[in-house]
Amino acid sequence: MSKEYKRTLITTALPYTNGPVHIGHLAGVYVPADIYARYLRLCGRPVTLIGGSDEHGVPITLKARQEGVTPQDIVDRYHKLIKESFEGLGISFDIYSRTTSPIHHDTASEFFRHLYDKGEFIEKSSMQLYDPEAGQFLADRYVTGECPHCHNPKAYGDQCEACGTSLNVTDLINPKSAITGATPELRETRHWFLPLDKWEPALRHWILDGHKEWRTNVYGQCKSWLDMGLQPRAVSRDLSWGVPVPVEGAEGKVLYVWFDAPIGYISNTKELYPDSWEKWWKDPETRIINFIGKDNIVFHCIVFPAMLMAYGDGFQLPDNVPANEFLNLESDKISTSRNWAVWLHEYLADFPGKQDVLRYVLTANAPEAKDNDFTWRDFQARNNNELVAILGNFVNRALVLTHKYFDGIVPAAKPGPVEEALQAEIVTIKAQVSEAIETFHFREALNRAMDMARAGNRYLQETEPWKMAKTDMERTATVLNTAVQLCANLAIVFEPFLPFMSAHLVKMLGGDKISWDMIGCMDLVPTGARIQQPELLFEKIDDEAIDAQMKRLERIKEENKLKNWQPEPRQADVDFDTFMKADLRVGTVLECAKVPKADKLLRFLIDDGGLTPGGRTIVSGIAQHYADPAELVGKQVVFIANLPPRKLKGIVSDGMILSALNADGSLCVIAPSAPATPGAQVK
Ligand code: B3M
Ligand code: ZN
Repeated sequence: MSKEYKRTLITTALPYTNGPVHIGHLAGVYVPADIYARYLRLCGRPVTLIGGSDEHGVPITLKARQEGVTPQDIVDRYHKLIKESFEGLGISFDIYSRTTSPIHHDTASEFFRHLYDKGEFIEKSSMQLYDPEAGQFLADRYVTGECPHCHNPKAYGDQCEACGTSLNVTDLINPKSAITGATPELRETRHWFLPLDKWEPALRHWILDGHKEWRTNVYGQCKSWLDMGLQPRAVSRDLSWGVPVPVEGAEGKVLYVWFDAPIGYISNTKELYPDSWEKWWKDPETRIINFIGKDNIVFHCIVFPAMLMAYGDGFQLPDNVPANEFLNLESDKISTSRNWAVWLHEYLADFPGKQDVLRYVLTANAPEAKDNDFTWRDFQARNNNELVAILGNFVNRALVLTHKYFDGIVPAAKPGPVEEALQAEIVTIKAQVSEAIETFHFREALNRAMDMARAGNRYLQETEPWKMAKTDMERTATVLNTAVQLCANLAIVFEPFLPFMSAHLVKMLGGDKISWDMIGCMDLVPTGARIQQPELLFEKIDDEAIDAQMKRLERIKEENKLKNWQPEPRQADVDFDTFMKADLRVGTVLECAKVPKADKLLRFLIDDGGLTPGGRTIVSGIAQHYADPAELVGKQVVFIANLPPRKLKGIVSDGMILSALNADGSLCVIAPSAPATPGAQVK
């Protein structure tokens, strides 16, 4: 950190309350922000970690409508769930509030009004879609229609989720209101726009000249937005859910959710510090850091800063905006609507007491510079091979041996060159971890912290106190004292990352307060102190637990397949005479068996009413759908009787059996609805 700041205000993107939070949110925003906040606190630096729910916006109103409840019901449900699950994971917010709070409505309203009074907005009329039956304007998400690119019939006004194209609402073919199904019409409506172009030179100077140290993904996105040229942006919407536009004659209009949400950072600070909030926002000695995901960069680096500049009055801009890339799940994009996620509240229920494992894996795998993948196998491997085998193993050996040879009383040490070298290594690691955290390289920081545990294992391996105890108790005492001190150092260096483990270990060592500057000290647990009976810090995760999670994901894949199933599009026309040439008949299955050495083939013998003396043989590629082909014997089927015979695996197949492939991938042969005469023609 180039400059010493008096205090740090850390904000975390406010999650939308239209669903629970998942590992993508955690890895992108909340775990790194929490590491940073905990680290600064351990260093004794004044810090505030701000969180809260983003409770406005169209998706929330749509979900409420789907469920037949009010938007307030939806946000109450998810705000509670999200807040509790963050607490469960140990995210150490100083406040976690919400944008439906009265203080936020007042703050956002006042913010708008101040800009309005200063003449910072442009008022403009434009044509927007209007639902004549519902009597309201339609936000983009409220309009569905056919995608002009892939012809998905259920594209939204702003995006087609089938082909991923972002759309303008007027691009849709046959647009329909999602509220009433009515065909919307274009009507004129008035809105307020923030002229971002006015702030472009100031933004350029602030970011492009002043913040070259920002992550390349953030800096690059800002540069490309600025190079494209900024346009005025609407900050109001025709909607009833949100903060009402505080201007005469603006009935039925609310602040655009991306206008009010970032003001939530300010409202929440006010709620936390009613008398002293201003120093966290307006004092140049405060450093503001916004942790966000990459889809939020433009709002935090361009729009909100422009709002703050327009407001004036000393509001400070963020000093850094560490945005992460995306985390995938088992090689697939995480998606709330497809339920393709590991939900935090479910994780906490499925893996009680294993909060740190998730924190560890999400940090070790953090998508800091590029998108990354979460897999359950990697989760298991990192727990078993790193947390258990390296960190847990070292601490356990150190404490068990101290109990074995010294009844759990820390023996006196006479450090020699090996101990001095170990201490020097700890001091080096401390500096490396600090440097990495302060520059927002959290996976690097975690890896360096792990080096301290590795050093501990190496030390025990080299000194072998279990052998030495037979000949040299004095030297054994030094080794185990040193090992105990190393445990205490580990409890501190890991606190930002693994706070539950850290608290557990501090307790076992009989410790109390810890601070970052203690790292490197080799007398943290005094000689003669009694340490508790050791308990395991981490336990192996077995295949069964992982298999259960994999099964759950497979089930979700299946459910999505069913939900997204669409019939094959209508085929090109066939002329009537051609179709009539196909000779379709009913037959009764006399025999049915698998064809040897052919996984997919079934051999049928069919009574076709005497057309083929001795019965007709048909080979059909549907064997995977019938575990027991004998169940088809006696059933009736429909087949094409006049295809030229062809040889399959040496068997002459004379015809084709008709069947239907279902959405779930199962298959059924087509049969007459009542017993039919074998050989009867199907017309
Ligand atoms: N709720 C978007 C999101 O959750 C939005 C963030 C607001 S931060 C002020 O990705
Ligand atoms: Zn499409």
